[in-house]
Amino acid sequence: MLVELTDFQQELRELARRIAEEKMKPVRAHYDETEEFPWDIVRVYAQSDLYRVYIPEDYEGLGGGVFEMALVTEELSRVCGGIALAFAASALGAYPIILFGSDEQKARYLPDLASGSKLAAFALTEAHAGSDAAGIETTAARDGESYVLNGTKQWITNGGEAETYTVIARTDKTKGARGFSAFIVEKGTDGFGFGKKERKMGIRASATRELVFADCRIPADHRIAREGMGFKVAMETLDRTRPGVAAQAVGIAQGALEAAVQYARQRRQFNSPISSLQAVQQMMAEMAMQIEAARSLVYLTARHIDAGARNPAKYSAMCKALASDVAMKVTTDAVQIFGGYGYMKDYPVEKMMRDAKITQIYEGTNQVQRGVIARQLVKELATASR
Ligand code: COS
Repeated sequence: MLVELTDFQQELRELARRIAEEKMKPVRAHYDETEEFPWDIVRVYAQSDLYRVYIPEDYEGLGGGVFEMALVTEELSRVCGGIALAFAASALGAYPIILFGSDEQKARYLPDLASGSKLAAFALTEAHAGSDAAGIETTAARDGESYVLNGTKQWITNGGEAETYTVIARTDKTKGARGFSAFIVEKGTDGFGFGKKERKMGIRASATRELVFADCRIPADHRIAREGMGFKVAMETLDRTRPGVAAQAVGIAQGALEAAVQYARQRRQFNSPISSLQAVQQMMAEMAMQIEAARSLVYLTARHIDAGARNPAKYSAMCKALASDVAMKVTTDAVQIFGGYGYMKDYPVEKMMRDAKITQIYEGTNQVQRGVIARQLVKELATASR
């Protein structure tokens, strides 16, 4: 790896790698097959203090930032991109509170998320509001000292398993993107239920469910930030968590490359290991170059954000789109190097290829990311030529 790590980051990386190798590797095929939620691994993450990593020290965290969150996500994903999501999706759910929560909200919710005794989830997407996040139809109507939520959120990672949900809902129909607000909703609140658990192509160890709000009444002090700030809360959260998706993609790709190289050394055809065939060498070298380039951009972006970048949207989108495209290409090539064996469930690379696909889709499709990048380029040019 080209990037220097501090002692803390080095230790964190080694810890995450050890958990992935010792605890996750033996069970990843089981969870992929059964689609059960990996509570035994969640407990290991919690006991190892992994959920504390990105939480501020004032709230029982370790005070790391996006870089440390990404580092852990990458290492866990190197072994299983699905189980790793029980870590990464809780960060996504927690970030609106970390970034915009009041001191009271932070004190109330972050210590439990830091200890891992509770998981978080983030609820933006709806059936008719995917790429067009401003198309949200879930409403939150003010009623005295409460808000009453109505609507359905779709494809929520950690849905049903998490205790703490950060939810974006419309508070004013007339105000476009300024008509949304963000709320904290706790599992068990009357009027808050869950739809069916989705069956997925990949990341099958993760739980994906609908959230259903039917006259769900929550105290007004569960609103995060001012009324009307919900879209900004969502966008600024995603700017800080897309590097996490990118790190997940880098991890999946790294796992696939290592599996492919190991296989290529052992597999003999034409009287020699296939790693000595130029066609295979070209593929392995290409995979390694792409992973290193993607990892570099992820790390630089995470450090840029942690250094206090005011508008990290462009780099966040760049690293997410680049790393997830790399993961799709690398995992596909890993299956190719394994040949017929790669297509079989006896080897891990077909799962890695299935797991990689979602990284091009969620937290904003790569087409949306390219739109974000292009809009920013145009804006920058307009500002420069003023
Ligand atoms: N940070 C802060 N504010 C932002 C922002 C960002 N990254 N991006 C947009 N905003 C603000 C804009 O400045 C604007 O504010 P004002 O009303 O004060 O001017 C407001 O938000 C609306 O912005 P915009 O007009 O650009 O919004 P669009 O409706 O055109 O949507 C995209 C922009 C497409 C980028 C957005 O809808 C998006 O990210 N979609 C993908 C959503 C997604 O990731 N879904 C996955 C589910 S979450 S797991």
